Amino acid sequence: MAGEPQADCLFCKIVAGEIPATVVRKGEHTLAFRDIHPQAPTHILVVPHAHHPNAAALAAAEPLVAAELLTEAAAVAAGEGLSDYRLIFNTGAGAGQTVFHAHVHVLGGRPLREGMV
Ligand code: D5M
Repeated sequence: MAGEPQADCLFCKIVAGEIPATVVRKGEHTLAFRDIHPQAPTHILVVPHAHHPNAAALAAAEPLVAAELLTEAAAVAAGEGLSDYRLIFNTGAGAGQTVFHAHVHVLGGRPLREGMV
């Protein structure tokens, strides 16, 4: 069923506390933790507790939680002291998505002007 935890999903396991992560913020329906392969001085992922394969699926099923992903991403950036930052939603393997549980990357702490990532 949409939103139910998936046994083979890495981020479902992090949300459940079965796999450790460096958690920086807990929202009502979301969790924010540091990316294990940071691409910038600040690289944090915000994920919904519920399993949806990508952000668009999350928005279709639970629009209020999709909105919380954005407000939590802004709170994460503020908590890191960032006024300028980039949010990325990779959608599909061809776009670089490797974990098929909706998430937004919060990137900042270095100039991000030169490219898209
Ligand atoms: O982003 C998936 C991201 O998930 C990628 O930047 C690495 C990160 N990742 C993978 N495993 C972990 C663990 N265990 N903790 C924290 N971060 C992790 P995508 O948009 O799917 O490419």
